[in-house]
Amino acid sequence: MQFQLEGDIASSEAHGNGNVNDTFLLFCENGDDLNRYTLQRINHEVFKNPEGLMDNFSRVTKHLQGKMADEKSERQCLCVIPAKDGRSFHRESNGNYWRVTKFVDGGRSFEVPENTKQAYEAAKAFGEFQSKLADLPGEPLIDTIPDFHNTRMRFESFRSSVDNDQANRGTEVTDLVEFAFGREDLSDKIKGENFPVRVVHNDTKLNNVLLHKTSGEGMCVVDLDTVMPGCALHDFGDLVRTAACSALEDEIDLEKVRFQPEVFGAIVEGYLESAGDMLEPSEIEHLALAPQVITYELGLRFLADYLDGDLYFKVKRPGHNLHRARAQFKLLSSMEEHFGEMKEIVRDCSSLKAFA
Ligand code: GN1
Ligand code: MG
Repeated sequence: MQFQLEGDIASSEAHGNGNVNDTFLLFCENGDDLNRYTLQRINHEVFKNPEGLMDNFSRVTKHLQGKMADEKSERQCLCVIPAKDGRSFHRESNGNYWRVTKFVDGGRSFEVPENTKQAYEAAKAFGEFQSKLADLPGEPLIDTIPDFHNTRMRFESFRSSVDNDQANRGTEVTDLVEFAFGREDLSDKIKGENFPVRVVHNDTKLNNVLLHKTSGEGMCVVDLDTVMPGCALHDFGDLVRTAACSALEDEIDLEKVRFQPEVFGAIVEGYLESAGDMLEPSEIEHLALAPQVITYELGLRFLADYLDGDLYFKVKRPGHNLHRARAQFKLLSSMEEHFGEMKEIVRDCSSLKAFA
């Protein structure tokens, strides 16, 4: 093994359900101790600069560790295990990049929240993540994926996938394509350049935060590959997309896919509690719209990938990307129906905060 592990590897197993990287759990025996680590292969087709990515990763985790060391809380942060040569990654001769982090014990992740408290805790943890990184010293982090949340660019690349129809699937999805074209204006509603540039996570799915097994509190934000300069609203929106939905991201039965306004309320509350002081009024004003934009963006990305022949996201069954796209567009319709209510929730919650 190329990393500075404590003990000998006794076994390993595939872990988690990421759509891009490959993740494994390693069990190492060290005398009577069993040490666990998370081993990941960084998908270098997607992340073109894995070394720059790992430089971001190390800076971010070091900064968070420094802050958490002074606190008495259950909060944890990922911790990089260096390779034997001291670097934060190992590059194989075949060009694959690997990294190891300490396995975070005592947490659980959820695909769909079991109750509003979990959504509140997740939002609070992501808000805290952003606010703790607001004073990250040094040069700006590199863009691990340029234009990651440039919705206009996502729309244009969706349009070319429709035009090319590379996998001959266009005729199956005319309803979805029409739905997407009909909402093109969402592509320009949240442009990164109109908001403060912050260090943000960019992939704040509910399952990217571990909640403490017993207290239920937000414990550790994971999946730091897309932490880079960006817009806070995309983080907020992506958490709402995944946590305030009654079903899985790839649910086939669309009857089950509904936006949950009460969960949205819990997310607004948790997020404003930890990040509210840092946010500018323009950001708060867009909290109700951000989930629509990001849900639209993901719908475009899944549908484009379906039309391209499933080249980007991992698929576990035929039509997987199509199921994902359908579920996102169903969720978006449900959000549109609740938009008035969402604006009221944000208004009530932010004015309460202002007078607290
Ligand atoms: C990918 O790999 P994972 O599951 O953390 C994707 C996100 C999407 C998500 C949808 C680098 O994230 O942007 O929101 O799938 N990550 C990348 O499930 O494209
Ligand atoms: Mg990810």
